Amino acid sequence: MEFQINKIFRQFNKPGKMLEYEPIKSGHINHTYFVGTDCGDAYILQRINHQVFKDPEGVVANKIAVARHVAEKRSHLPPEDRRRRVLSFFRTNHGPYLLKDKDGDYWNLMSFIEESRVYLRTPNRKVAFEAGKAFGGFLRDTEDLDPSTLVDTIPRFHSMSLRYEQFDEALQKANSKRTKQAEELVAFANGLREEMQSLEKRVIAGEIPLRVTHNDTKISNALFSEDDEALCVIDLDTVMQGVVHFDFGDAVRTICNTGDEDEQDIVKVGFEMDYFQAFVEGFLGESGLVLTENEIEGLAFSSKVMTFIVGLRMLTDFLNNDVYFDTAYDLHNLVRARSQFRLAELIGERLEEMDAIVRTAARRSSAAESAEKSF
Ligand code: GN1
Ligand code: MG
Repeated sequence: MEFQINKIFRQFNKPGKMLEYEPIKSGHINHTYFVGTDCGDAYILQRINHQVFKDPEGVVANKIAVARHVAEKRSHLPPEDRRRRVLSFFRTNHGPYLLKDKDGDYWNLMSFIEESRVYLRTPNRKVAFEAGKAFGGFLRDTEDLDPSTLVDTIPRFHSMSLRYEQFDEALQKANSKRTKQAEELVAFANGLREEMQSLEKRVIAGEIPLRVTHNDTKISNALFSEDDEALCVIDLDTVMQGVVHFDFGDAVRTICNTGDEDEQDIVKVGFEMDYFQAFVEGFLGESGLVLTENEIEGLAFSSKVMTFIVGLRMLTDFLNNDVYFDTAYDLHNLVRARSQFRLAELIGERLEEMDAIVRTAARRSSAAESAEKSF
């Protein structure tokens, strides 16, 4: 493996020779490696799963377009700070940012952000607030980038009707053992069909403006400094056109869960309202993001929708014998789906409270915005 990583790494145009490498295991789709070099610089090398991302060129084009746009927004920062707050990609020795190797695999390389850390679970309120700032700030920074210029790399990625179609198909083909094991979760998913498709109906009706969205705003996709200040948002694999609800809801899914995404002990799955409040304050209050009334509408509810949709995709993959998400053990996808569905259920019980928090923060941020304008 070391030989192969080194061989790929050498084909990118950057200083330094590889000294060490280490797989980074938190992603479920692509393979990612940390690479340290003899000149002290470190990199992140990524192999794009082209079964999932059928258009790797499009993926990389989107990443570069968005990273450049965000870099432009941060160009006023001193170089040291900029290095920690902006993603930079490297070209291959032949010029493009994407490398296709002899086995037909696709790779891209970016700089490693020094002295940064990631969390799989929120350790404290500050991290929830800072994560809100980071993901809200990402939407603010890309607000003036025309979303239609990005490639739709996974068409209908967050479409609930598509995810139900795929679920129905999997259910028909699944073997009897897995169907039996999934019985309870299948019933749960069937019971929510109408409710879960209501957000998509509003999107299709054109009620919610389309913008550039990240589409995978789990907490591990934000980098933090040693003192828990958010540095930047990573994993631009799925940046595409979307609605704010996708990013808000998906962020809440991991930031406010007291358990892991694949929590085996279901009683550990809980919804942390205090983290939700902090996240919302960061996302709506401090990020500078300004939303229309139609965007604020249903924002709290999107937390249930996005938690559910991830669970539904995991359940579908379980019924399909685990062909999509990387799994570590036999029932892994079923366990993931169960914990996501439990969280969706818990969120459903707290929606009124959550909505009130969102509305208060939105009022405050628009008041601050108009005060700034009149100033
Ligand atoms: C996948 O590969 P990773 O971990 O960045 C998935 C997301 C899910 C997430 C769940 C392309 O993201 O949609 O929310 O797992 N990405 C794709 O952890 O399907
Ligand atoms: Mg991702």
